[in-house]
Amino acid sequence: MRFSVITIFPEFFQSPLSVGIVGRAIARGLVAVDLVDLRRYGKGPHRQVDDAPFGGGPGMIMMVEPLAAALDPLAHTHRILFTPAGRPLRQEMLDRWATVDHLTLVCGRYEGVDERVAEHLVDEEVSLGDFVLAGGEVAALAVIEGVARLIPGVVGNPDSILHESFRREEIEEPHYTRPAEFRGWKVPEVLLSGDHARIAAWRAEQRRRRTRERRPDLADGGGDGDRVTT
Ligand code: JF5
Repeated sequence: MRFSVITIFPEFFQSPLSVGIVGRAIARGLVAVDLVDLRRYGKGPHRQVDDAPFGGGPGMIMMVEPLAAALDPLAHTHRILFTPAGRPLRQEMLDRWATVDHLTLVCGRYEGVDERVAEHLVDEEVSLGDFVLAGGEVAALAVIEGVARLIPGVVGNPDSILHESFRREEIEEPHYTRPAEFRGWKVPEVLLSGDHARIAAWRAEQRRRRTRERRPDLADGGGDGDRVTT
């Protein structure tokens, strides 16, 4: 599995890609990340990659020419542009991308990206959520990590992936480990009972309550926001 990342800050990626699950996957040759410095394709002696918006307005817009020069050799890959105006990232998208052999991740910066990039040079526009970052780099790292851990051999126990809460469209039950009491804060008695049927029922109920309370949009029947209480 290969990722090409188009960014004006290739250094941003060095330590996140060198540690943890992703660092190990790269070291073992299961994942490769090519960092493409967009400035290399910048215009003129200053390697310019942004310019003022047509029609006026604040801020700078990333120019189409450097992005086209960086993206043309990657036209055979699946190309994703990160922007707050994209479709919100979901687990299903990561599942789909984990089956692709080469993904290109385009990190927007400045106030926006010339619309012709979205229209002609990438396959989809994706957002991490309803908030604005300074650039798409953090979103690109989120996708690299979220996809890498789905690649066979990258994560030790594939069972843990199949049982994840977002595969069930609900959030997880609370987890505890030793000690059974800390500062008077006790672990729920049921978890110490050894009664596996009771434990499973308690966990299912916790998932249901927490999903309804925190994520009514996921709660069974498709949330309309009315079922915020238990
Ligand atoms: C960006 C134009 C990209 O802010 C983001 C972002 C939020 N969710 N996902 C990505 O990207 C930075 C800003 C402006 C393009």
